[in-house]
Amino acid sequence: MDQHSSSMVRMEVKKLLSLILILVIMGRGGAQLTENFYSRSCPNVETIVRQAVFKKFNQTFVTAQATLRLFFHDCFVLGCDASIMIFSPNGDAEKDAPDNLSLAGDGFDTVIKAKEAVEAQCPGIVSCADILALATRDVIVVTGGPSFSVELGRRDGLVSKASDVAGNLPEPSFDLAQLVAIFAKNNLTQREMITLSGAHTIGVSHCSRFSNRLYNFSASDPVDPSLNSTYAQQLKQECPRDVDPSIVVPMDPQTPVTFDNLYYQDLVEGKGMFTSDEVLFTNPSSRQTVVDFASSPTSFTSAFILAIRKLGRVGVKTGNEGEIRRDCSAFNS
Ligand code: HEM
Ligand SMILES: *[C@@H]1O[C@H](CO)[C@@H](O)[C@H](O)[C@H]1NC(C)=O
Ligand SMILES: *[C@@H]1O[C@H](CO)[C@@H](O)[C@H](O)[C@H]1NC(C)=O
Ligand SMILES: *[C@@H]1O[C@H](CO)[C@@H](O)[C@H](O)[C@H]1NC(C)=O
Ligand SMILES: *[C@@H]1O[C@H](CO)[C@@H](O)[C@H](O)[C@H]1NC(C)=O
Ligand SMILES: CC(=O)N[C@H]1CO[C@H](CO)[C@@H](O)[C@@H]1O
Repeated sequence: MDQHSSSMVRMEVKKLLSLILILVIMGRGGAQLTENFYSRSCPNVETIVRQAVFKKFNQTFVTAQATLRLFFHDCFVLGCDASIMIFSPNGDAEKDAPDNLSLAGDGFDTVIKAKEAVEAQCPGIVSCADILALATRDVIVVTGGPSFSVELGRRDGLVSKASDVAGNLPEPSFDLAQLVAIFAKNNLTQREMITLSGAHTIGVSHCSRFSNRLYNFSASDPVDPSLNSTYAQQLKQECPRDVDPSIVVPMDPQTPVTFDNLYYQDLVEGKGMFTSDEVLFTNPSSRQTVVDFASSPTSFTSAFILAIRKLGRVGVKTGNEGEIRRDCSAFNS
């Protein structure tokens, strides 16, 4: 063998070894997400999902907030693996847990529609978890938020239980320490928690989730003293004591249908809807971040992009873990 061909052989061996290494890592589920994961197997996936999301959004605005919240709840329970999409006739899947019953159906519908469109072009290739991640980016864009590239390569989970939800989602009554702790469990910092809470710049809440702040807050203060009094009056009008439980109120009173930084200005003015929102401003340890985001749309936007990408990595299954579901609402077998 001459020198040239022996160096060729060495190169091939090196390539082979790195390929084996990659396969070993992927087999153990350690593979990383990548932005171009489907560039060969389903090159148009982003366009197909975007078209389905836009179409759905054109039919109903609720698509935006419903999809964004669905992504968050999916990621915080067993990781971003579309486990929240599973429908169980027995009513015992992740989506059936009390914390999730208020998830708007349009989020589920968005993913199902997008998946159908993707399957028509690339059957069996793209996970429901990735479709939910892409759809989430698209609804942020369509409501006026920033665009960003989405990491892909998630696999769909094989478990979805209502009993896994309890204790894994934040409650609107949480104080700062409780919020920090539940985000830390998902590898997210206090600053990332504050940033992701900015998702409440769109969407609505049922009165029951914050009415304790209006009527029976404490023995000395029936109304939560951290609530802006003008805003408290307004909320009392929208949510009288005996209100119909289906009534909802926008969480960002200034620009409820626009993804922007005005949520943070709300907090500065005492107009955070939940205790968990307002505490970000009232607690000195998180206040500065809120003040910064309130005054600078660009610092909020750049922080949000990093934080939502990181949220999208929580507990992901990769390589040969999980499966690529054919129907997002059912396991393959
Ligand atoms: C920080 C802790 C958080 C708490 C305590 C919390 C709690 C809540 C509650 C109680 C609602 C109202 C549900 C209802 O009555 O229908 C809500 C709505 C919503 N949440 Fe959060 N959330 C938090 C963080 C997040 C994050 C990180 C995201 C997304 C990245 C998010 C996205 C949304 C959206 C978009 C809605 C509106 C849903 C709709 O209009 O249908 N939330 N949240
Ligand atoms: C959504 O509606 C707008 C007009 O309201 C239209 O221009 C656009 O083509 C529609 N997009 C989709 C994907 O249906
Ligand atoms: C107010 O809260 C107290 C305890 O926090 C409770 O005992 C009382 O029944 C509540 N009153 C109303 C009207 O909800
Ligand atoms: C409360 O809201 C009013 C009206 O929206 C606003 O003018 C005022 O500055 C707010 N109060 C505080 C303490 O921020
Ligand atoms: C958090 O990060 C650690 C170390 O990188 C990793 O082992 C763990 O699985 C991550 N947890 C989640 C919920 O993503
Ligand atoms: C935590 C939470 O949101 N719980 C509610 C979920 O929805 C059911 C039914 O709508 C309510 O009874 C729970 O209080």
